[in-house]
Amino acid sequence: MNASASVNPSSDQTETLTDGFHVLVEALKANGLDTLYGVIGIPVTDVARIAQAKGIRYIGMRHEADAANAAAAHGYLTGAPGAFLTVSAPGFLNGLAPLREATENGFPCIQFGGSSDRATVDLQEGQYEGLDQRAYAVPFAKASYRIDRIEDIGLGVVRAIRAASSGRPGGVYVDLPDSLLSQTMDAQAAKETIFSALDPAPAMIPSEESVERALELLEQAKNPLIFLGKGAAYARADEEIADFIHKTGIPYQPMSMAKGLLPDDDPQCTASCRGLAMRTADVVLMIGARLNWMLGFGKGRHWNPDVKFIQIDIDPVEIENARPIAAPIVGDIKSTMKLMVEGLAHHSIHASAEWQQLLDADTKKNDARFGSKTTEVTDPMNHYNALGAVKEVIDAHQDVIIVNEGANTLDDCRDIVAMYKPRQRLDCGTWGVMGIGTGYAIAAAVATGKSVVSIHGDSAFGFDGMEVETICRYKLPVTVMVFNNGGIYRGDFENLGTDGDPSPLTLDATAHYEKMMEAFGGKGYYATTPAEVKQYLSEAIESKAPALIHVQLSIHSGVESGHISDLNPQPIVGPLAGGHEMEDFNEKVVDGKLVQESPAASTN
Ligand code: ADP
Ligand code: TPW
Ligand code: MG
Repeated sequence: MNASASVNPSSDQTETLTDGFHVLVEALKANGLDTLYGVIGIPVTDVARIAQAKGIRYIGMRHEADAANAAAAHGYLTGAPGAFLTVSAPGFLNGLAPLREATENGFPCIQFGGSSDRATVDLQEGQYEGLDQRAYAVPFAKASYRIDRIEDIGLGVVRAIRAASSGRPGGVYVDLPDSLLSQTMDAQAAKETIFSALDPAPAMIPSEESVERALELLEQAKNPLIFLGKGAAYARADEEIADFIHKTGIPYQPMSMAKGLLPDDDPQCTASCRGLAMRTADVVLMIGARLNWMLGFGKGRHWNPDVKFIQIDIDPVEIENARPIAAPIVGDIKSTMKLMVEGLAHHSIHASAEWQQLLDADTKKNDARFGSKTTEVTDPMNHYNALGAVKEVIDAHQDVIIVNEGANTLDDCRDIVAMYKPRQRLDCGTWGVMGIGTGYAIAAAVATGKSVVSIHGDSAFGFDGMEVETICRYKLPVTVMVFNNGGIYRGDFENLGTDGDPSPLTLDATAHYEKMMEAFGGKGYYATTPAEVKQYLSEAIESKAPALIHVQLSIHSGVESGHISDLNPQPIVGPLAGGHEMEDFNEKVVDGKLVQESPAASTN
């Protein structure tokens, strides 16, 4: 008998006994978990097979970290937890770092981890892939559970969903020992153990006083400013937020993943003059954005020293994380913004015309300066003019979801490529993680059916590039773009020693990443000019089929650490003390290959 014959999905309805595999799958289905990402093996192989047989879409990935990232993005994009499946110990551990990252980002997802025989694991007898996984997951997950009895599977699934979705969403671990999966019980009795989580992410209405205090503060403000974060995008309060912004005329700043919540070309969007807006705002309303490192913790030289904050967050512990808050509002953004809009009936709140003019003038100046960089002709291309071409294509394809990772490739893309619709930009997130890209892109295509453009630095792509095979195997409408400047940050760093090895930052500028896609049947493109980027990207998006565009950049394009070089500690002595200048190579693309005509420049 072959393995698939041992799983007979049609016969189990008539059996009097059922087992842990089937109860788990039924519990997932009863709770609307219709997609599983994962890598299978002992003991979860048949979880995936039975799930697929029962109508759950199973996406088999090439690495658990990518499966975890896919589940996290699925959760963010759908508003319900994404789920992924891992094998015992090594597979489980591969999923843990991204589970922690999902929690940091506030993305709801659940890792279902198969684990080995508990009795021998707990006595450390040397079991195959033996690890006390539930305990290992505790500091990594928002919650960590183990289901030991078949009759508790329904309960365990519901607890995981509620923990992942409610309050600030996050990553939850559920341990599934092998003995659980093979336990049996009466099929009819098992049905009665399964139930659906009722309202797992309930509205959290803020107190009237807190909303009133915030409105009063805004009423007194001369230069009010709004920050929109990915919590605001996740909250799906698009109309309430747009209504409040447009009725008050308050300028706003989108954080990276909140781009598109209102279209980037909205006249109140002041993304191009963030520095001036932060230095001059007197009251700032934070909607689903943390005052963490990304915003200088809300204090210091970037901010008006007299600024007062209003902070809306579902997590009460987030309030006053790093500084006093004049008007905290603990509640969900949708309910809160509805009350804020209603409150406008008895509060007169408007940004001053002078301030708006000041911001508009700065925006104009910055846009002109930056815009010229995106159209400047260089050979080879740099990040700016390559992304200028991407921007034009995305302007004409506003439904596309953008995934973005790298350093300069991330920062410059965020600044150059405009977004027009909510929840269509996914990126490295709060921790600035490399290796999220292809997992996020796969989930974006699977969860929404939309076309996805996944824009990676050449280093970033190295973390998760093997998933191009998954993109091809499932025929997903994903266009991968690899921005190759030959390294981490750029490709012209020198080995400061004498062994002749590449520098620690150097990667292969002359590689042909498009061949990776061709290896699996997708379409590969090699682009050396902005015109080619435009042509190939339009063609690839419209094909709705797997494609990879290798975007050949100069090895001098990019700056060390991208836009966060101030976080990079500098040596005080030695050749790197006080920063280092780069001399220019004479490089060009000849016959589809980047060539250097002179030796490497000195870095000191
Ligand atoms: P960004 O990186 O875009 O600035 P953050 O991830 O730092 O955004 O902040 C998102 C914040 O939004 C988190 O503090 C989270 O608790 C909060 N949040 C998430 N969902 C909601 C919601 N539905 N209502 C209120 N706050 C939310
Ligand atoms: C999991 C450290 C930050 S940015 C980056 C690394 C390795 C790569 C930047 O080079 P890339 O982009 O992608 O080629 P570009 O355009 O600037 O050349 N490991 C993890 N996460 C992070 N953030 C790092 C390492 C890092
Ligand atoms: Mg690079």
